[in-house]
Amino acid sequence: MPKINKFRREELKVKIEFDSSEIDDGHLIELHKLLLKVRHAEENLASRYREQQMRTPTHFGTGQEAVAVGVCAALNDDDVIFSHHRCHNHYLAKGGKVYELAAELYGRADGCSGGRGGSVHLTDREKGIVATSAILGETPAVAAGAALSFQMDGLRNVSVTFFGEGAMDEGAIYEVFNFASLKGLPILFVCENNLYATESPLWVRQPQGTELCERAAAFKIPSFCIDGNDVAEVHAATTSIVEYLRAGNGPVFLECMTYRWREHVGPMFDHELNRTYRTQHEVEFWMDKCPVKRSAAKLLAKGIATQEQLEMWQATTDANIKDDIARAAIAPWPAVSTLFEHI
Ligand SMILES: Cc1ncc(C[n+]2csc(CCOP(=O)(O)OP(=O)(O)O)c2C)c(N)n1
Repeated sequence: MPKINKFRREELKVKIEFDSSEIDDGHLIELHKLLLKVRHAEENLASRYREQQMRTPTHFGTGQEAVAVGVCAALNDDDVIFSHHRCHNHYLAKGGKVYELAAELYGRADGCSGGRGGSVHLTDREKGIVATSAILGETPAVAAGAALSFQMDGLRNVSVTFFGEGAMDEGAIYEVFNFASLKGLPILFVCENNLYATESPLWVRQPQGTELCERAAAFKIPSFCIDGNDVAEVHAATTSIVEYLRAGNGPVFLECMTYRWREHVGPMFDHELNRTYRTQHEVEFWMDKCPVKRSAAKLLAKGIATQEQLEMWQATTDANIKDDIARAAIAPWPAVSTLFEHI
């Protein structure tokens, strides 16, 4: 039976069904390698961030990699994504280069935004990474604009917007839901529900019993809630949704349950700073659901990869990333003469 969790709309023009067990072996390996790229990039950047040479506030996405990878691996280069402050995962999963991300964090000319944007303004037009922004609820509206342009031009491309569940507390997003639904736009709303906005848990922000899917479904948008730490599940869902979007059926909302391992902004873990807004028990509960370990365990259980292969892929990825970051750290600064360009 296809697994559909918490489906909220009764009548659909076309059914959206997905089953992660149908993903072929080669694809599972690709997803795993992409997870490794994202995880090791974040781990290395977080460790070098402590040297205080990257002068940009940085929101690490460790623990949430499966959402970015599962979604982006179902897209083409000419499909576009928009993201928010916790955007490194999405940038890397959509094909952004580790070297250009690192150079951006170091403020260097080779950075993906020329060293001018910092961590929350990543872009790579060739890969379809249009924009990221720290203003909650801002990029969904711009993503809807991109979807509208695809529709008006008769293209089959899709627009994807990532945001945290905190953005669901912003009024702007409900205007976007309404407009996207009204016009039947090819847009996927991906809500990464990591339970906290900064240090506020959901229960102090939303009435008891609130279901985010119900909010999107109120605008007649098909809405799903899935395990955001299972890369295969996210990928299977997105693959089916993208097919539905390309066929012109209108927007979809995908809530992915996941968890942020590190502090809200910065490279530390909460316990290193004696923060108490969430318990160590809770953090460990979610770390046990590590998307990378789960993906590795699946490859082993299915006999698709050996322990030696897994370790080799991990070591190679890590070495390449360390090299990229080391080069980025000493890349040239933007020339002073270019100070007033791109304003
Ligand atoms: C409009 C707006 N209000 C407030 C903020 C300050 N702010 C930055 S991140 C954040 C919490 C975001 O939580 P969520 O959307 O769940 O994403 P997460 O950080 O959990 O990934 C807030 C309130 C902001 N950037 N923009």
